[in-house]
Amino acid sequence: MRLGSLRPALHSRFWRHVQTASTAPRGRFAALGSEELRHLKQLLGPSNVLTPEEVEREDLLRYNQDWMGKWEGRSSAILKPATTQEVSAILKYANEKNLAVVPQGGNTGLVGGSVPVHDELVLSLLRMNQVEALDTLSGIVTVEAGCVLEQLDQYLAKHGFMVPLDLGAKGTCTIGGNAATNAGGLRYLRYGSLRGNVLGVEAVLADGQVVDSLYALRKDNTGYGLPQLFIGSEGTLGVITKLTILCPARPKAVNIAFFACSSFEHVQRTFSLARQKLGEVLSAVEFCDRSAIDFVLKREAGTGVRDPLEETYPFYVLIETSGSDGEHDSEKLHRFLEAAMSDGDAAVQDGVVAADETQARALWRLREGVSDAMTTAGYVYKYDVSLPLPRMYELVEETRQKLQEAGVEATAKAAGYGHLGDANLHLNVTSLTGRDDKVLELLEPWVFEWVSKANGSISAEHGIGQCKPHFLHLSKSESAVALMRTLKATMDPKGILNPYKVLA
Ligand code: FAD
Ligand code: 2HG
Ligand code: ZN
Repeated sequence: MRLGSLRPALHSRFWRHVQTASTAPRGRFAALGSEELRHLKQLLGPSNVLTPEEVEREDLLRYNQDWMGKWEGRSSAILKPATTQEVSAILKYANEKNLAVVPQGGNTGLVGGSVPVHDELVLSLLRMNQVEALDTLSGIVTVEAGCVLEQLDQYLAKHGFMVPLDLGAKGTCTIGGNAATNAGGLRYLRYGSLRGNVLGVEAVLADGQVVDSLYALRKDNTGYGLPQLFIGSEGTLGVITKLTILCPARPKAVNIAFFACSSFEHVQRTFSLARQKLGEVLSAVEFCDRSAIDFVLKREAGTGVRDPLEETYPFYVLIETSGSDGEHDSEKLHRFLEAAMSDGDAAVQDGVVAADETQARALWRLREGVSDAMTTAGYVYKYDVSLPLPRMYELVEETRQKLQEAGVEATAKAAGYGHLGDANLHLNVTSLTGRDDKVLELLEPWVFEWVSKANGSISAEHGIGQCKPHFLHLSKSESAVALMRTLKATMDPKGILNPYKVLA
């Protein structure tokens, strides 16, 4: 386990940040009355409907507030179904009564998609967490949407397989939430997107209809690819209840190396060399700048996570290899190291290779811990963008320059890190003094427009949620947004599913 459960962290974070109010006005949905509440309790059993009358405010807050403490809704009913039939009955009733609903998994999303904006009902999938079947020949697993990613991975490990997805929130996020956001994560470079690995989806539409497209075939060209409609739709088109996923064999030999580079140009050369020399065993190429590492080292002080190198450098690259033959992979890594550290203008200045699992975990922590470290250090503005690789770090440099020109660089700290192998930059700006609207005004819409002009995507892997609907046009054509609206209107005519999200 890398990060462990995020839940305790969630609790300690309550109230630390100034809350942001969403500006979307409440839609014309019905308000939950005592008659509706009675009906929902009858459907699910009273203990599976959490309301302010029965639970502590903190217990409601963990469903109403996002992981960063940026967005907070005021839902007064958290619904916890245990079966697809119960999800169907909830949505059928909500649709009839015009009640808005937010599907929620682990509530680790970073764009405010998983929490209510106003008083929407929260439909938590956490009780639907069973692995239903695993075909040990094909590696196809059938799993309920509320299964926590790490638990699914641990189950698969016992059978020699792995989930083709890994991310820092694995101890809390659910596989249904992962599919609903089309999460990218740390091994995208090797295994590709969930759009490719999820073979089938069972989902419940806004009116309660269950769509069974839970296919378990690698190849199937019989009509439209319906599972794709739900993958990445952030709970706006249907509630995912089950999935079938094609899982790769778990690698027997894994190496982790952590390198220092003197410029972003050297970072790119390191990546290029890694591709050439490591080829098919390369499973992750991540990068952080020094500012990101400083945040982690401060946050992790006393935990055993430390700077593995003697000197400090402006950039770091983490490389992972995964294969079936340890000797063969080590030999390849050795040849890569020789090339990367060869005389002259070497791509890599210094580096370490983990000697055991503890060291490997500590090196991964330096990269995986950045998000948490920058979030807990103050109020964080997060940007998750795709850019042409050579221009990726320019955005961080220009952001720093902007903060400097505005005279806020001492309290607003920018860092760049992310999934180098996928050209996915995470630009985080932490305001050490708490929420600062001056910083926000400097960053938005400037960052999104910068990315759009550079032919990038304003959301590489986290989605749109309630955070970016107004910027969607910067990454999607008018005709594409129009078709998205048509799909939404067809599948959810009353707009009860996750309103105010994705489409403004
Ligand atoms: P939630 O946060 O509960 O929901 C996310 C969205 O999906 C919401 O719109 C919600 O309505 C919808 N949803 C949830 N479950 C369902 C369902 N069953 N049916 C329909 N809609 C549903 N993301 C990445 O892509 N890559 C990373 O590397 C990464 N690292 C992270 C590291 C940390 C420390 C944290 C806190 C987050 C990270 N994330 C990352 C973001 C987040 O973990 C992912 O978006 C994850 O996929 C969300 O899963 P969840 O179960 O928490 O979903
Ligand atoms: C990561 O890659 C996650 O660490 C989180 O996607 C990024 O917090 C962020 O901005
Ligand atoms: Zn990421």
